[in-house]
Amino acid sequence: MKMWQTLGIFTSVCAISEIIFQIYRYRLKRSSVRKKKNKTEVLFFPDKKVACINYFTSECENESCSFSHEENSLSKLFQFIHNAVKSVDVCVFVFTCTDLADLLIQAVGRGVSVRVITDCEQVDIPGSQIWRLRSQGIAVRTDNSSFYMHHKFVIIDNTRLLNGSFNWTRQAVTGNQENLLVTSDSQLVCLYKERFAKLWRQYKTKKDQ
Ligand SMILES: *[C@@H]1O[C@H](CO)[C@@H](O)[C@H](O)[C@H]1NC(C)=O
Ligand SMILES: *[C@@H]1O[C@H](CO)[C@@H](O)[C@H](O)[C@H]1NC(C)=O
Ligand SMILES: *[C@@H]1O[C@H](CO)[C@@H](O)[C@H](O)[C@H]1NC(C)=O
Ligand SMILES: *[C@@H]1O[C@H](CO)[C@@H](O)[C@H](O)[C@H]1NC(C)=O
Ligand SMILES: CC(=O)N[C@H]1CO[C@H](CO)[C@@H](O)[C@@H]1O
Ligand SMILES: [Zn+2]
Repeated sequence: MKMWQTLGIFTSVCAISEIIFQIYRYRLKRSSVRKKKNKTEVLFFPDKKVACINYFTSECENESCSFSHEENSLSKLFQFIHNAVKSVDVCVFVFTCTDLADLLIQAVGRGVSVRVITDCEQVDIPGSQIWRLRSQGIAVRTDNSSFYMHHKFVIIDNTRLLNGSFNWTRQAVTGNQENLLVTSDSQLVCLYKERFAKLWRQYKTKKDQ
């Protein structure tokens, strides 16, 4: 009889501590998920429809607008650039998307410092936005080699990094499978900032002085 009682107590103690342990683990997991969620997200492409730049940066008054008014990956990218207050450093292989060029030009108008690095062989391709950016006073530097300047990342306000496979083209928005990681992880942001600064120095020409 006594042995059964001892065993009973022992089992209950085990059960209770197991329950406490599971609750503790669950709460720990939840709080770390919450923290991480804020820090990092991934935008996946293709989007079904191209987002309406007017709708996501001011307002769209076109009743027959054929662009998407529903939030998607491109609309989030629009907002990241639209919300920049200090700087936007773009390092991208191909740049033909007019909406993204518009956003950079608007950013310069708000007093944001905008710098663009791109591949020298992509500057003159059809639809390239590079000359338009330059004509609006945006500093653009290119590599000077037969190797590709193949990076595709943006640093916003020195605190947020967007990096992935995403070229700044319409085709990458609604056609290709692409990813764009968005993070405020300060260590990653710092590494990419250093790389941007290095390339910016390296690609300086006499004209840039
Ligand atoms: C409104 O949107 C339609 C469809 O996208 C377009 O054809 C038309 O030019 C737009 N109108 C204005 C005033 O922007
Ligand atoms: C690019 O590099 C070549 C040789 O490496 C040089 O002759 C040329 O002037 C450079 N062009 C620019 C724009 O720096
Ligand atoms: C940046 O994007 C490229 C292309 O998708 C990928 O190979 C690389 O791992 C990414 N870097 C980070 C730190 O996510
Ligand atoms: C996008 O970038 C890839 C390299 O990552 C390149 O091969 C491809 O031609 C680019 N897409 C367009 C539409 O230019
Ligand atoms: C580091 C970071 O991105 N923090 C953000 C977490 O989410 C809140 C609310 O959405 C933002 O205000 C912070 O900037
Ligand atoms: Zn619209």
